Amino acid sequence: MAAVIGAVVLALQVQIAAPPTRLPLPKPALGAIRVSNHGNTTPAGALNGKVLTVSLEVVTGAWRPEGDTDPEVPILAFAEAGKGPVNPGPLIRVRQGTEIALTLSNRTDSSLVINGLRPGVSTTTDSVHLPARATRELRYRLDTPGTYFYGGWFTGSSFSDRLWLDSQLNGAIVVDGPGAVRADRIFVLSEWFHPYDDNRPFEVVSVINGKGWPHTDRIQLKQGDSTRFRVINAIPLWHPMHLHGFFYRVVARGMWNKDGPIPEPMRPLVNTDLLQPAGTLTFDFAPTTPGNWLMHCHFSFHMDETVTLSGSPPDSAAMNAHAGHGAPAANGSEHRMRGLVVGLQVAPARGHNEYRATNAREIRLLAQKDSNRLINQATAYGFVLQRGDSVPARDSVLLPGPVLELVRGQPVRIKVVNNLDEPTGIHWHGLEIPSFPDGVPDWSGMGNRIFHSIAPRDSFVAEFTPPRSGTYPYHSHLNERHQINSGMYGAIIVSDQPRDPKRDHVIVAGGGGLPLQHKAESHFALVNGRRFPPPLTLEAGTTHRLRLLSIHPDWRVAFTLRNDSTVARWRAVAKDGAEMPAIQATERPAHVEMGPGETADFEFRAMTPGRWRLEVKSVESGWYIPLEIIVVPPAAPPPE
Ligand SMILES: [Cu+2]
Repeated sequence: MAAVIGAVVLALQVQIAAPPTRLPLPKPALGAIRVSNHGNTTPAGALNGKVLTVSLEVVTGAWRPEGDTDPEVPILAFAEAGKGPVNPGPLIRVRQGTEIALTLSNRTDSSLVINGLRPGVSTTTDSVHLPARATRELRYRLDTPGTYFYGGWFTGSSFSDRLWLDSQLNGAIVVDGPGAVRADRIFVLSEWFHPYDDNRPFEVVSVINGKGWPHTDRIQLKQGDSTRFRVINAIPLWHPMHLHGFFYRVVARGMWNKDGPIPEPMRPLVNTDLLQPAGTLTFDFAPTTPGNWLMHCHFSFHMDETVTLSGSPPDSAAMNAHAGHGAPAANGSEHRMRGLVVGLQVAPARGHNEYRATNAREIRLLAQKDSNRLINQATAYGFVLQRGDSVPARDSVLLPGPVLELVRGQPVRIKVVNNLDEPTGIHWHGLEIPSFPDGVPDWSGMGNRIFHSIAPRDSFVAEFTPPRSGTYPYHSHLNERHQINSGMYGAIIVSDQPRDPKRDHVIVAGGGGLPLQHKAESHFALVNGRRFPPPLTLEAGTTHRLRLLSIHPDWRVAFTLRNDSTVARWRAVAKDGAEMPAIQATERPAHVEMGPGETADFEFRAMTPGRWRLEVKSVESGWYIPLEIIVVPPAAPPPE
């Protein structure tokens, strides 16, 4: 009898846990024109002196956002007259001062509004109404250098209300200033989102230049060649854009219709930057280390099975054959990166020598799990250090992972031992190290030497020499939504000299449990591994360094240091591990918002004893964790 009841309970649990069945997708009309993708390398139109003549049409097409055997869906798309439709739309790229002679035609039966074609010319009034089957002629001059995009939607809708059919009406606009044009790449992020009319799951695919990973274009670069990336966000959501292996210099943060360079001394040096909805991000970097690298959105749900149509049933007959979509793969074997990820392949320069560590310090980092540790009895996945020969208990897990204290310029060999029963891969986020130990399964490395995930009971040695002192996260780079949310994250501190823990404080905001439902966002978070973290004690009159790490995979996190009446002031001193130059390291109100993967260091000095709190919370309403800060009198009175 007990066994029967047990079986029923088990069956119920399985039923509850099983992800909902996928639904049929809308189908393109028979004979619809295929929409192709492109990398924004060839400008549209014909240039005659200072006049660019270009003719754009909106047509209905069939788009395949992923592989050749993955689903095809209907979209409206831009085409240059006489050419096939493309996603993103044709690139408009001219020198500053060029006159645009544009013919705009609507070949569909829907009334549309096309916006953003005249950046710097017109902002609030820059909407071109284009009734069904209508044609309009426009003539204007582009005078303001920058990165922009144009976008269309159904009449009566708006940028943030686009769902699927009109969601790919986007194209890049680049206006080049005088002088030589730098080598650059242009990336347009877009999203096709299909809801259903009840609470069944939606279908969504997120793409860069018309394709989702692993089908995004590979970017070929040469070691040391400086490169400019222009990233355009045609999605009404934020994206923390992370570059593996290198810091980048932010040249401009714009909007689709407005852009302008940041004054040179103020340009931030970062490896992750929050790209706002309808925003643009222009940055420069030099890929100084060869190998395979990534640029990706660091929200786990923008780079996992959430944002793929792969496996969607193309019609209702097939729908029952497909289940199991979207939920984080419980055992990482099924997991694959998807969505907003671009691969960079940096060819070695002549005379490049592969990195070799000599006299490396050894660190043994165990990846383990501990059941019933998190909210709702969820299992914690995480790390513990083995010191010497005494092996930590198999269920010993530190939340967050132990702080890895590294010395700048000192080689280290971190042996990651996988005591989980699923594969993993660990990424040393922001460290400028060789590609092979970078931790992205089936990608990191070069040529024949590619990192593959660390199987259960196997281990991997990451060898590198950290070149820059600062604050960095380390985290799982496999099945991120599941593994990072369950605790596989921690801080790396690279220092020139030993830190004084009385004055140097590490504060890690990260995940504390799995999302519960299919595609639902996690409301679970931890600060320093706790939902109720113990207070920090600071000394009045002393300058303290607060190292803030934002590594929750699902949330933008706001940190505010305040008491009941006042927001404190602190001095920003480092971002993502890079020290700020004096001109940027200013005192400011103690508030910062960061996406996953970002870190920021601040100096704080309270002149008098008292109580403060660091409020750590999700920017969108979700969760709030206060960290009490007690400022005590100085240990010894200052000498007379
Ligand atoms: Cu994103």
